[in-house]
Amino acid sequence: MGGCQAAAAVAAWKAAEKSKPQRRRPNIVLVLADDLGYSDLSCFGNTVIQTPNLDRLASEGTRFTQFYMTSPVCSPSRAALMTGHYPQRYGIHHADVPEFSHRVGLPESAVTIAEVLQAAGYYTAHIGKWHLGEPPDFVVPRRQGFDYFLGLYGGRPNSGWAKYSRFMNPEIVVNEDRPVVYPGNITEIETKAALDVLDKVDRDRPFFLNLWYNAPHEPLAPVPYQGQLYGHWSAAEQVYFQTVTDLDKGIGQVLARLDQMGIRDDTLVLFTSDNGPAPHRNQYSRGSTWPLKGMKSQLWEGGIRVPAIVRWPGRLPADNSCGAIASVLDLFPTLCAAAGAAIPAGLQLDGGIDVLRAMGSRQDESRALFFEFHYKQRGVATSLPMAVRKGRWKLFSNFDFTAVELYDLQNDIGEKSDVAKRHEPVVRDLKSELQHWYARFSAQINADLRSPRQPGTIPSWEELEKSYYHNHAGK
Ligand SMILES: [Ca+2]
Repeated sequence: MGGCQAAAAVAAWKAAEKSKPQRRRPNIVLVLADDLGYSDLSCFGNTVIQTPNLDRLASEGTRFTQFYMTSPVCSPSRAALMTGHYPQRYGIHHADVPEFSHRVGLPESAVTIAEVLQAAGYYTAHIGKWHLGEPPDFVVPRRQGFDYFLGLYGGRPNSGWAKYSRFMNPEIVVNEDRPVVYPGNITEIETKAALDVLDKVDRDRPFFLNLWYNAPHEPLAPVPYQGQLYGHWSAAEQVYFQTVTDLDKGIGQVLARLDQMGIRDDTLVLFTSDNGPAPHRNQYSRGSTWPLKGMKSQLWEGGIRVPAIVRWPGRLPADNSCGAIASVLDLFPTLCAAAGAAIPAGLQLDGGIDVLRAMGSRQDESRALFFEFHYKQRGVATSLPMAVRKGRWKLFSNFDFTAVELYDLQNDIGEKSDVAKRHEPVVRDLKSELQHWYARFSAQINADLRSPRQPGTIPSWEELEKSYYHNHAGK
């Protein structure tokens, strides 16, 4: 289980780079897809879906082939991205849904990467899906470090704040304004909003553009021209494939704007997905995780391993593939380091490392990544709610550690054979690591297990305005 394939090239490049004068702090564009599968992009092996812009991004940067989210669903993964913390710290064990009680979100006290970059002088904008809690229970994005927000607080339709976070003609919130219907396709709306941010940035100040597309999460909608590229496929496949191609097109427009502005070399671009693809029993979801097993809401690789691409011209090698195990937890320290921003004193991150610095070094085989999801894991043989990845191994366990399964991902990427009985010392080691991790979060996990979600009421806009805006409106 090596580090990066181009280790020598990276080392040589680093040596050359050290001799150059210090450059300005990079702009950062972080693009997050929603429910995009590990192998939904051509540059990650898909032979049908056309993604020329992300393929080009990959050819100009580095693909991480073992990049993990902490969770197989939206809100926990996004919380980890924003904080460098396991989402269990914040009691975020599942996706926030407004039609049930027990809402979850990021507390205002959480230190986000946006806050750190903002404090370091960056202009910060969040475009698109948020899904880290909605008012009145949680604060708005502009109180989590963003100067500007255009998007949707919730994850899908029936948000209290925007009843129609649908794919066509969605309701969109700007800063804390009352939501209004934006005509058109949500991917195109979010792309345009990102381009507007780029058009308005102060060229003497670095910016952080956090672009979290809703695509290709349900509810997907066929738009008139769909079917042309994928005419031989089923109706559902046409919609899903074209949605991914449209997402790719939007990202291509953002990349082209960076080129037009002449800031490609000064901009670190990252692309990833918040979890695996949704099950195919959904109306249009037809994402792929091949050769991985499992999908969204499962701890199999297909639920938590996602495509990841990083481009930083002149700072990272082009057309590079990195097989090092990396995590969404690494983004916080990686972006801090790229921006030259210190990690706030006293902030203990949960094991994240600067992955760009680590590239080309020998991989730390002692690092373990932990996963926990105790909601119904759809339609699979195991329902073990925790897992740990370390080196070539992945161990699953239940909460009382009486049932475990062990997989050798180096030789069995599809997690077909449980080899726990053949590797007892490995099981002991990983079980011990997982027990230590679980001990940190068992109180939060048990609290969540004791309070199952109940149908709740979605407050009206008027109620929300009274309870929230009159007291706590943004800046
Ligand atoms: Ca998602």
